[in-house]
Amino acid sequence: SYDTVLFETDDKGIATVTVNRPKKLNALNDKVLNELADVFKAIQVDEDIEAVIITGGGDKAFVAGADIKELRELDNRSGRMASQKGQQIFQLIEDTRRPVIGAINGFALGGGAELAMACHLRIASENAAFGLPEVGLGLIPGYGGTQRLSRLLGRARALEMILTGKQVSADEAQKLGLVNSVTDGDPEEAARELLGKILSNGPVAVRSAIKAIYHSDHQNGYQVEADLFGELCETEDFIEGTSAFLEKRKPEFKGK
Ligand code: CO8
Repeated sequence: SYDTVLFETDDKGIATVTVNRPKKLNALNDKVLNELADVFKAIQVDEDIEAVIITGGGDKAFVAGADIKELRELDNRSGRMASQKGQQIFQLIEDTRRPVIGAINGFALGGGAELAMACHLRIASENAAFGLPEVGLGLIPGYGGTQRLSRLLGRARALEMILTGKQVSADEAQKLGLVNSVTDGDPEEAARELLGKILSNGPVAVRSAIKAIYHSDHQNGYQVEADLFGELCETEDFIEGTSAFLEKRKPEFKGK
């Protein structure tokens, strides 16, 4: 059993992983990341699990990002390492050779949007909102978001989202290709329905299709992302951006 993640499997072999820190909008602190890693390592070796749904606890957020309070402590070296650690865990999720569906039930911001993008498919509730607001904190996405968003949306749209830090609604996210569908009901239920179709197909073929589709992704961009994330952790803008969030005020950036 875990403190910040719920992990259940039903009789059809569908595992549900719920990031569960609803009072902090399921923000990803180190403990959540460690528990997610443990859960996905267990999933990789459990042949009875046919598919995975990832969602957020409570009714407001999928995941509102990395825990800004913890980010505040990072310097260049620890920032780069924290970025690489998250990248590896999200890669582990993407490398699950069984379908992984994100049931996006509210805010999916920063690291939360990056977690959603590490899922193979995404179904959003109508109140879901997506954004990569890191630049507003003097940062860039650090859990693979610069790479996965560009692949999903194309460079121009990814640049617009990351450089503005703007939030998009579930409907806009669907138009952009960031989510597969939007449901007016419970996205976890919609994910189960979709899995009903997927899992009626040849299991080996389903796994092979996932493997083939991700085969061409290259790793170099992730290294650049982690290096830059680390460097940003020692800028005055980063201190100002994160302080402003924690003090509930607008940041005043100096550009250094
Ligand atoms: N980190 C820490 N605490 C958070 C976070 C977060 N990302 N998001 C929300 N919370 C906390 C709030 O501080 C608040 O706590 P408290 O009640 O103790 O004051 C509680 O959750 C509820 O949040 P709000 O009161 O702010 O709720 P609102 O409904 O007013 O606002 C928002 C909801 C708009 C989602 C708002 O909470 C918000 O803007 N959150 C931050 C979103 C954000 O900037 N996310 C990106 C973070 S940076 C990131 O994800 C980097 C990823 C890469 C890292 C790589 C290496 C480490």
